[in-house]
Amino acid sequence: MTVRIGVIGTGMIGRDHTRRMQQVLAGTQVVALSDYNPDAARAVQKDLVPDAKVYDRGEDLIAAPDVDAVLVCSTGSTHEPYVLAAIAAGKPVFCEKPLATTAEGALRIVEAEAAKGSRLVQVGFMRRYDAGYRMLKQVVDNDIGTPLMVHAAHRNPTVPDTYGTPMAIHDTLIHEIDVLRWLLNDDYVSAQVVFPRKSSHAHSGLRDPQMVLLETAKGIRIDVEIFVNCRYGYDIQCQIVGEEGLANLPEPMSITLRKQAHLQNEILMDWKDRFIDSYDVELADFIKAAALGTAAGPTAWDGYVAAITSDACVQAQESGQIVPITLPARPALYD
Ligand code: NAD
Ligand code: ISE
Repeated sequence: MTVRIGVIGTGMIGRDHTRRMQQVLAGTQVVALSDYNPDAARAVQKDLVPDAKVYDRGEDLIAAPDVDAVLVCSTGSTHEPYVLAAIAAGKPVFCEKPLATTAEGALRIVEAEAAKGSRLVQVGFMRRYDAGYRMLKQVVDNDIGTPLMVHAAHRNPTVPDTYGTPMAIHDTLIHEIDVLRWLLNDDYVSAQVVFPRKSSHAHSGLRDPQMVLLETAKGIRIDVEIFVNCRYGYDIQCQIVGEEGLANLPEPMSITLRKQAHLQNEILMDWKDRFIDSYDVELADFIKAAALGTAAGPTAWDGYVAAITSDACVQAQESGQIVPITLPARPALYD
C-alpha cells in the first residue's frame, strides 16, 4: 500500500521531509501541500512534487479524501489545531516538535487521542531513532550500573535575531528533555536555570549560554548546557555517569586527518546533517504504522510531558528559582 501524505508547513523541515518522502523512503507519496505562505508551498511543489495539490488551508488538506496521513511541519505555535483536526478525522499525524507550545495545548491533544481510544499521533523527537543514542541506551540499560548523573550540551553555531531566551527551552532543550527521559526511563521532578556570563555574540534579547539543571524522580541530577552562538559547530554531547562506569554519546562519523603537525576531525555545522539518518528512520516508522491506520514512536503523552517540563524551565528562567514539576496520571492508552 502507498501511504498518501499531506504536508502542512513547507519551510525548512517541511521541505526536507517532503524530499525524504519522495526520494528516500518507500511506500509513500506526497499528494498535498499547504503553507500559510502559498508561495512556499508552490516552491516545494515545483521543486519536489509537481503532481501534489496545493491547499490554501491546512484544514482542507486534512479533510481531503486522498490524504491518508498528515505531516505537521508548520511553526510550533500552529501545531495544536492541525493535530486536533487530524485526530478528529481519524488520520495518523506526525507532528514536528513541539507538540504544542503550552502544556494545556498538549493536554488537549492527549485527551482527544485518548477519547478516540487508539494511537494516531507521533511526535518528531527523532533522537530516539538516532543510532548513537540507541547504542547509548543499550549501554545505560546493561553496562554502567545505576545512572547517577548526566552532563549534556546542545550547541548551535548561530541563531537568527528572532530566537529569544525562552526558545532555548521550547525549541532547543526540548530534544534533551525528551531523549534523556527516554534514555533514563525516568521523569523530571524539578528544574532550575542559571545564566553564566553572556556571550558577546548573543543579540540583546537573548541570554546565551544557559545551564539547565534537572532532577528526576529516581534522584538523577542532570546538567544541560545550551549555547546557541557557540560559533564553532553544531555539537551535541551527552555523558551518563553510572555506579559502575561512564558512557558517552558517540561523535558523528568523520575522517581523522593527520596533516601538517595536526590531528583533526571535522565538526558538523548544521542540525539537518547531524541527525539526517534518524529523520529517515522516524518517518519510515511513521509510514509503516500509518499504513495500518495507527501511529508508533514518541507519543502525544511524551509531547505533553516535554511541554510541562519546558514550561517549568521557562518559569525557572524567569524566577531564578527551583521549579517543581508534577505530572498528572497517564491515560491507559500510553501504558
Ligand atoms: P520554518 O520557519 O522554516 O517553516 C515553517 C513554515 O510554516 C513556514 O513556511 C511558514 O510559512 C509556515 N506556517 C506558519 N504558520 C502556518 C500556519 N498556520 N499554517 C501553515 N503553515 C504555516 O521553520 P522550520 O525550521 O521548518 O520549523 C518548523 C517546525 O519544525 C517547528 O516546529 C520546529 O521546531 C520544527 N523543527 C524540528 C527540527 C528537528 O530537529 N526535529 C528541526 C527544525 C525544526
Ligand atoms: C531547531 O528547531 C531544532 O530542532 C534543532 O534540532 C535544534 O538544534 C535547534 O536549536 C532548533 O532551533
